[in-house]
Amino acid sequence: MKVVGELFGSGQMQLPFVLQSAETMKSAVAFLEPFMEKVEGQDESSGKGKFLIATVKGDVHDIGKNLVDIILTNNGYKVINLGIKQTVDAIVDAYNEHKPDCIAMSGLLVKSTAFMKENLQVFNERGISVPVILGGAALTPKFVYEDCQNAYQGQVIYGKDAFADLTFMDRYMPAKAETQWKDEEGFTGEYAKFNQKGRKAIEQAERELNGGAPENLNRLNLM
Ligand code: B12
Repeated sequence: MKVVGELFGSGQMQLPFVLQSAETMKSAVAFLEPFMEKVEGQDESSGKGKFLIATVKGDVHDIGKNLVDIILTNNGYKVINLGIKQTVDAIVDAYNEHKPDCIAMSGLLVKSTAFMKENLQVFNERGISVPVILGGAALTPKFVYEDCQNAYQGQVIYGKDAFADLTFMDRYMPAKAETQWKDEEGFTGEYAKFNQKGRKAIEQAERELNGGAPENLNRLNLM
């Protein structure tokens, strides 16, 4: 899956083949699991970390969200997938029940982006400050890193694709374990270089989206 991720990231592999590879790996892992040795001391219930994901209120699109679930599950994370059309109350209830390390919201409709921002404000009121990844084709990095970040007391991350969250989690979980993560500030200490803030984060995300063409940055102003 690492190779698949790299090929997808560099544009050499298309999405249907990523989905096919992810499904194959999922079946293989399910088959092998009963034969695998358990690592002593490892928390079986949460694996490398716990990840809560939902498609927001009023939105039925779940192919991207399910891809995120498969990629993270295959990479050793415990994923709580709430499904589609999830109200903020359902997400907060699941957060309180499972205490995930991260929340991810997906949405493909333009109105879903407004719900995501509203949900972040409710998270503040309910005392939630874990990192939140926002994904789905209707989002832009500018909207996530400016509008949504301004609405939330914790850190907001733009989920460009299903591998963006894996990259984030693989950095976040060790940083958290080494107390080099603060919900309000993000990465600290030697991990601080991974912080993606403001204009720099938008530029980098846009460059990745456009295959390294910074001149396309102007399209951000359309949002
Ligand atoms: C399939 C589809 C449907 C299916 C959904 C089936 C399902 N189970 O998901 C059905 C037929 C049900 C459907 C219904 C509707 N759809 Co529709 N649909 C699509 C379509 C064709 C593909 C979406 C898709 O699955 N793409 C593939 C996945 C893999 O991509 P993705 O979700 O964007 O995910 C990628 C990234 O965004 C990211 N990602 C996504 N989520 C997350 C989350 C995290 C945490 C991270 C890290 C990353 C991440 O990772 C993925 C890549 O790795 C799009 C058009 C298009 N070409 O995109 C329209 C589209 C999204 N639909 C649209 C519309 C309007 C509708 C309907 C309102 C139509 C209608 N009038 O009834 C209804 C919506 C009903 C509702 N209440 O939600 C519009 C949305 C317009 C808008 N921006 O508001 C689109 C853009 C079509 C269009 N051009 O008009 N739809």
